[in-house]
Amino acid sequence: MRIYFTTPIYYVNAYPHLGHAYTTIVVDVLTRFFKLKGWEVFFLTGTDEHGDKIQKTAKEKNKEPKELVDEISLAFKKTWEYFKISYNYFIRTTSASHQRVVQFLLQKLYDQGEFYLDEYEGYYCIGCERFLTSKELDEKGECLDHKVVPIYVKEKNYFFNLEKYRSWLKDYLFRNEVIYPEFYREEVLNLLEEELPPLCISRPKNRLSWGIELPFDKEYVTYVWFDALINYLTGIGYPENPEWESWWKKAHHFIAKDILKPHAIYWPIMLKAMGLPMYKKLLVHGYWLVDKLKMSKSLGNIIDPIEISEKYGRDQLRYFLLREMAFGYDAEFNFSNFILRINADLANDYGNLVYRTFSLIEKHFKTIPDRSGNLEVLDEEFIQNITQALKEYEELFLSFQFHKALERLWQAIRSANVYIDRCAPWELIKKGYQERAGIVLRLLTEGIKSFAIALYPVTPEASQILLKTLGLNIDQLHWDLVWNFSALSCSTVISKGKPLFPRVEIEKLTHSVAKSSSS
Ligand code: ME8
Repeated sequence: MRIYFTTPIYYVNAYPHLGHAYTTIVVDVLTRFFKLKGWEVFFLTGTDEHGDKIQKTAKEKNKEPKELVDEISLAFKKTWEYFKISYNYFIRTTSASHQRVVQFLLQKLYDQGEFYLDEYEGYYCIGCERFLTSKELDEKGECLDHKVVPIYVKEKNYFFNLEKYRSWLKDYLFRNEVIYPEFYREEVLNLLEEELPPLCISRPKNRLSWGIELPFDKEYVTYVWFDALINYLTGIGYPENPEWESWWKKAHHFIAKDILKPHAIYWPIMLKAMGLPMYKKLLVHGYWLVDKLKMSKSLGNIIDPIEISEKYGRDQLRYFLLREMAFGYDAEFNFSNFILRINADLANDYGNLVYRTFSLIEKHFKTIPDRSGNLEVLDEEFIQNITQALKEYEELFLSFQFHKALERLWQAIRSANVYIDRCAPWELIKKGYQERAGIVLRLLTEGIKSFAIALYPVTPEASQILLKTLGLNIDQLHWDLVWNFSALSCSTVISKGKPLFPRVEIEKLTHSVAKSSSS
């Protein structure tokens, strides 16, 4: 079975921040999860390198656009390397292969008569890289996301008649559960109640030269969104690669709500006009906020994901991001919540469970005890509890409800702590019931093994350490192993090792919010 995941391709006018890291980490977690389940996954990410925004930033920095895009695209690549992001291909829209396909599709639509030349005037937001309607401005006439007054533009351009496809799209979205969460689908269906203004797909070269030239008019370059959206096809080798269609049918685009309109309206209509099938799903998350404002390079309130990972750990950040944000809704990035999750969930609940279990085995058994002897009601309940939690965790994960999945798994981790307290294996050993203590510790170790596998997509580094300690081969990991209680060998020597997730001392809590280096 195949599945294809994409992140947005990020603008290279500024360095990556926590918002970019979130979407990319979510896709990385899912990629690892589906691979664990035996799926073939194609994961595409990359950088969006044309347009007004890039040209303007290059000018401000006294650089050639090419120099700027090479530098910042590399910074994105290095960031994903640091986070060990398991992408298959990193696309750059300035690559020759991508530009060729964009021109081929532009020509095709032009030949079909989809474009017409017209004079246009309107308010353009460079931050959004699109014309805004009056409904998209606040009372001061500023863009809701970027808090700047858009620039007034009047020029002759090529237009794409979106209205022609409105009723098709409305019907398609009404009949198919393409957009998740559901309220974003409703938002798009509401937008489709009103006539769609034509989409301006060109920019005159005398104003913007940094773009892909229109193959049918050398005086213009194409609109950056028209260029950017096509990356989802070029990234899987469309049209030459014979495999592209089998991936495309399973395309899942992950984005934040800022770019809902281009993905839910422009892109489906572009695909329809090009005679290509619709993508499978659009998954839309909310914003990371800092003091209630969207974290963004233009507002300068960004958090550097590498800086905080260096300080608190990559796994810790991945866990926090997935646990804290209800997918679809906004979430506040707040250091005290971050530290609370590290200390309470990771260090106390999960880390302590492992430490206590492994210390007792190391001291009294050396190797993983076996399961010989009868199980008590308490043991059966414990096994049932964990089995049920894992089942629900898997279902919640497959339905993209990561925070609920983790919440459910943590109930099981806490129940394992209750189990160890109730059985008190240290007391059993003291009283000479070595065999009974062995059974309890064996079951706890089986539970830990299941947690480590289930959490491998979220906290891969900690899981690798745990699974290695348990004598399992990380390269042969498969989801079904979570159910396989006999996978642990009694000859594996256990060493408690260092605590998996060190507690964060409160003094470390001083942290300054990094300022964006660009606007
Ligand atoms: O829009 N919270 O690029 P971009 C959560 N090039 N996610 C955030 C975020 C925040 N505060 N800030 C950014 C573009 N993101 C286009 C996309 S795709 C064909 C072209 C993430 O650099 C989130 O994924 O502005 C959002 O959709 C994306 O970065 C926007 O990145």
